[in-house]
Amino acid sequence: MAPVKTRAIAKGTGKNARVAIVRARWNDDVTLALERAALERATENGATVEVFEVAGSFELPAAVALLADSARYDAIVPIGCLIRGDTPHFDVLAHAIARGILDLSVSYPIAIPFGVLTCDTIEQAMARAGGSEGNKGAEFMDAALEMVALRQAVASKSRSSRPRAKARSRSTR
Ligand code: DLZ
Repeated sequence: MAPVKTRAIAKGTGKNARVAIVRARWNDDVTLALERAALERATENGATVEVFEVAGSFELPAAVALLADSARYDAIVPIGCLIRGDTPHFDVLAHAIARGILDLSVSYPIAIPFGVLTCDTIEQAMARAGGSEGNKGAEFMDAALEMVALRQAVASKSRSSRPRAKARSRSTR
């Protein structure tokens, strides 16, 4: 059987999506700029957004898990910024946080993108928070809304195939 192609992103994607943004306060200038762009992109797409804060990026996976457990959101967008220092701290945090967020994203039926910048310098981070490299906050939100649309497309395909399955089981009685 030929695979069915579903275009997840369409105009108006995310309409009525319930989104939480959770932002780490470390490197505030960067994370506030990322948050602003993410918020703007979500509202442009008709989503409703609630914003939460945590101290640093290490707290993001636990905060995402708490919000996911509330079952109030279609998407949860963690936003943080790690800047490399003189010690191995950066690598330890970056790997742990990436792993934590990945595990949550495949455990919960909620769109959870990776919204943490990992940069060598603050200049690199600022370039990605509204500077020469654009604003990754908008991209994080795009990724989340695309996953919401994909989930909705898969759910509606499952619903539309259910009546046939029922009819088959009835006829075998
Ligand atoms: C401790 C720390 C350091 C050194 N650097 C950063 C950083 O660059 N970005 C960030 O989001 N958080 C940093 N933190 C704080 C930790 O993420 C965490 O908040 C603390 O270790 C308390 O658990």
